Amino acid sequence: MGFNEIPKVETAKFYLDLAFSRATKEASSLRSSKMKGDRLNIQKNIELTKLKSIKSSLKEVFNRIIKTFPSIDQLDDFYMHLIKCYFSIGDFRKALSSVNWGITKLADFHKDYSYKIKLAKSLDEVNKLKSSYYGRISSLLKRLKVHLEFLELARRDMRSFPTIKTKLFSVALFGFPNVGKSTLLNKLGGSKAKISNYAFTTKQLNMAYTSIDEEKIQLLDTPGSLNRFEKLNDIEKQAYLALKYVAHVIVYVFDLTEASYPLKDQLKLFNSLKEFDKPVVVYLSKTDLIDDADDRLSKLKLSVKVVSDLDSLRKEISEEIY
Ligand SMILES: Nc1nc2c(ncn2[C@@H]2O[C@H](COP(=O)(O)OP(=O)(O)OP(=O)(O)O)[C@@H](O)[C@H]2O)c(=O)[nH]1
Ligand SMILES: [Mg+2]
Repeated sequence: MGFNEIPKVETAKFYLDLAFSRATKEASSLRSSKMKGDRLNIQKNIELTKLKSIKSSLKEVFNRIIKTFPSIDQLDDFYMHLIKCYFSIGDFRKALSSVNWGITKLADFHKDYSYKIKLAKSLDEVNKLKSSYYGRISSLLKRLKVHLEFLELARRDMRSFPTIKTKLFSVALFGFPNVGKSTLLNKLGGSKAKISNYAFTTKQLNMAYTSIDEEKIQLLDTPGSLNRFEKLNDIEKQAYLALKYVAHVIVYVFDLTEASYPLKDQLKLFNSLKEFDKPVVVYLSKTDLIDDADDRLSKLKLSVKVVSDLDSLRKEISEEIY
């Protein structure tokens, strides 16, 4: 299941009300059917039905919650580090294990109270046991309240996560805003990422797919920034983590026209790529707008492969595939 498909986690009160109202409905359909036996036995049957219904409703809900959230230990580094930008993994584990603990408690209460109700000797005793059971269930849900709230917030954060295929050979297109990363992504991957002539057009990590030498390639459109990690916005953080944990090759997009950012800044961002220790290819965008691209380029004294057309770029990427 993808991060954006995790179903909503409702409040503890919502689940409690739902379980109790279902139980009442089940019991009333039992009442309207002809039940044999004396009043005490009839009442016992009704309460046992309610007990079972409450346990089943809540167990189903709790199991679904546990099943639909990703298992932390099976996450790739990218998602593990991404999650850490939003919430504490310790709190997340604790919330899920509390819900799991809730399932065992439900089973314990059910066993305990249904046994006692079966042995009850009077209507009054049945009623007291019923009230006590309801009290236990209510306080169980009260204890789970904060954990359910936490999981709902975590779910909302996770909904914004990009769905990256962390096992595919991946090429990150990196560079300052407005240099032409999304344009290049669309050209290479045949995708339709939004393009416009102002910075910060891309508000989410765009992905596209292509094949080079029969190898399926994932292309990632990753905006860059010279800020420290803590100061990056959400998408820049995602981009940074994708460069670090997903990309096999980085294509740095240089806009020699300096339409939005001076070459000095673009060069500084380019140099910051050293920390990732990955193969880098420079792609020159917008060379159609200038006629002195070679002069401008020579001033940069770049020590990596530089290309300005798609075929050469594909060739450079293919050389890095395994
Ligand atoms: N003439 C020309 N224009 C280009 C080229 N590449 C991109 N552009 C234009 O430059 C502008 C920015 O392009 P985008 O692809 O949106 O740039 P980006 O790097 O994705 O920008 P952000 O998403 O804001 O980071 C758009 O107006 C594009 O049409 C190119 O090779 N030649
Ligand atoms: Mg873009």
